[in-house]
Amino acid sequence: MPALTTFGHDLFSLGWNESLAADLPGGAVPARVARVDRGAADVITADGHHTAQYAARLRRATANDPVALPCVGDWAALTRQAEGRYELDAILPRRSALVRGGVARDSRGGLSGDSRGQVLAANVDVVFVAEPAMHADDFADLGRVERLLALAWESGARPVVLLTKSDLVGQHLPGLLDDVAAVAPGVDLHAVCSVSGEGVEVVRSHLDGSRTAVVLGASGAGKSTLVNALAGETVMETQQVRAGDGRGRHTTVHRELLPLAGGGLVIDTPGIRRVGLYEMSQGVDLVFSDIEELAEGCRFDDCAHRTEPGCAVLEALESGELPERRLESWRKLQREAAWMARRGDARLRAEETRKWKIIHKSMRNQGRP
Ligand SMILES: Nc1nc2c(ncn2[C@@H]2O[C@H](COP(=O)(O)OP(=O)(O)OP(=O)(O)O)[C@@H](O)[C@H]2O)c(=O)[nH]1
Ligand SMILES: [Mg+2]
Ligand SMILES: [Zn+2]
Repeated sequence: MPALTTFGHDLFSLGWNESLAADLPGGAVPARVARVDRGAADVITADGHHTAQYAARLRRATANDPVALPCVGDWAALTRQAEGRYELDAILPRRSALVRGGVARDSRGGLSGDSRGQVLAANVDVVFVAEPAMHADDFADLGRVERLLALAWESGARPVVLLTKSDLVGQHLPGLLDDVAAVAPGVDLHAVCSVSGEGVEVVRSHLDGSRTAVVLGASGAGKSTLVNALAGETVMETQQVRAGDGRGRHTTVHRELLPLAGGGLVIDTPGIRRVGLYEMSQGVDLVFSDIEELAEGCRFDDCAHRTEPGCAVLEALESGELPERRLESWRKLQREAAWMARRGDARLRAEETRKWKIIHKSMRNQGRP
């Protein structure tokens, strides 16, 4: 075991525990990934910050699998090189992973890893969904909250919704909190104003016990301002939203893990433009647990809640108990999850075919004189 307390960091305050220790290969140095760049990661070991290059073995193993690449929040096994440099050999199995899907083009015009899923953060205990009370002249976007909650639930971490910039809506705040609570059944919800500090202590309490949280939300939602409020100092740059349309300026461009002086860790992230769902099992169902519950009252088990008689969902719609927007949102995310699942299967088949082609080719080559 390496020294546990040096440099003001000890491994346990970085989130280390015995279960992780059991997964660490013998002789390896444990480190938490604070930030990744191409081919290297900023890591925090028990004795401080280092840059660790990826080992050749790791690069080969992850060449076709972006989800397996080191990611902010990962626990890594390092080896110390002769010159005192570190190499990142492997990542330990993830306890939770926030994975997004969606098709995006990278800077070279090719399809980026996004089309196959991209890990936004690993080993987080809490996902803060930061939705501004007022953004670009609109009140909180309930659809965006639902979408981010699906991702959050699916990650295995606990979602918490933060209604940020609560000072901007005056007397509308209580009504707005009700609206957001209605799209987040079973989820803690707090109003936060990072300027006055109101609500920041409640947010911090979610980090007790050296927990790790990631903050997700649109650009300009006030994520970095909140991170600074939690840190008690300016650790992240922030910028005013654009004067014209009130949108954010995409100030934060890297995902970054920050150990907080008061305990706990927080991962700041760049503003999310459009986030696609990745393979979902329970995520969508958990966001819409109110509709799932209603559906249990439908006369038919396979009710599609379209035209069926005795449909409890349609009755709730009729009575106004269930807003039409929410039902539509549920259908949309379900369709998207189903589409991703089919595509996931297609991708697996394509991978298999590719592997066989390589094997056949090498067999043919071996057969040559
Ligand atoms: N009125 C008010 N303004 C806030 C609050 N929190 C943040 N802001 C302002 O909102 C603007 C954007 O804040 P940032 O923290 O940079 O937003 P961000 O979510 O990190 O944005 P990206 O890094 O672009 O994703 C800044 O001008 C902040 O001062 C708040 O609670 N109330
Ligand atoms: Mg930011
Ligand atoms: Zn029904």
